[in-house]
Amino acid sequence: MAQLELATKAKNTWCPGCGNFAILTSIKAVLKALVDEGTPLEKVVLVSGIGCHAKIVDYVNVNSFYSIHGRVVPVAEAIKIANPDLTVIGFAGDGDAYGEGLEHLVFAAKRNVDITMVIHNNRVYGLTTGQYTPTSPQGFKGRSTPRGALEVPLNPLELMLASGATFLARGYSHGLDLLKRVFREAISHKGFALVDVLQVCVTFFNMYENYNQRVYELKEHDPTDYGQVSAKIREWDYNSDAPIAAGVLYRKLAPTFEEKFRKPAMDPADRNKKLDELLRPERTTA
Ligand SMILES: Cc1ncc(C[n+]2csc(CCOP(=O)(O)OP(=O)(O)O)c2C)c(N)n1
Ligand code: SF4
Repeated sequence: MAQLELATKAKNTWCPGCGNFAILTSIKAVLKALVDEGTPLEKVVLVSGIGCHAKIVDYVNVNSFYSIHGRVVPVAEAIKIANPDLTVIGFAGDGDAYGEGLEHLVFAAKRNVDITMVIHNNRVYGLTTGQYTPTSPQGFKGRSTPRGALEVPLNPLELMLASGATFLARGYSHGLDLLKRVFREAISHKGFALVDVLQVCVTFFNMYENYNQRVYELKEHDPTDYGQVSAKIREWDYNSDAPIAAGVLYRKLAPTFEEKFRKPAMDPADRNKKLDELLRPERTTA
């Protein structure tokens, strides 16, 4: 059997130390595990947006679609709905997913389309050199906010929970083991899954020291208890110095959009009868 080669020949242009490397390594390990368990690699599709994160699809030797900024979600949804046999994994930056394409994320969660979204949340626009994003903390000084961001950040997990997402998790780019476990669970989940990865941008917002002191792995947490989940998600609001929970925060089983979409269409004879009743009531009631 041929050796599985997941690396491509593309030159990696991420900055040394960038948190994207941890996501790349983890996703490759998870893809390998899926293949070992019998999922053909041809059944996996990766989708990315525009930004530093997006280059991940250049570095993994799997069918992929490089979409435009903020449009990872609709592309991933369309692929999944057209061909429900595929495993679809979207990669988006926080600017991409929580700024530019936020409405798509909300509706994919509401519909419960069976895709996995991995958000490279470095809390900054990396590729365009450090502008603030919806998850930058208040006071963040970057290229577009030299005197400090005035707004308070979004808590994307709280928003996703309220939108109907059925799987929510947090990962950290310092901690490969946890990242692999969380990706694995998210991909196996039947329904809309989002993993918010605290992916440190060493060049424009280096949070390693800060996160290393605050990120902890969830233990004794019931991801099916909505009240507990909601409280845990609110523990850190992306602005305070509170502890930051990593791991699977929420899990719920619910019918997926594709299942409902694929329900057998009406029998043609019944359909014509129904149309006749609607369009020519005088004939059908006579
Ligand atoms: C519609 C549109 N607006 C703006 C841009 C310019 N642009 C390219 S990448 C980028 C920032 C990407 O930031 P993020 O999504 O957080 O990803 P990162 O680079 O941090 O991985 C921007 C603003 C674009 N390509 N398309
Ligand atoms: S700018 Fe930031 S996110 Fe982009 S490659 Fe460099 S460290 Fe990574």
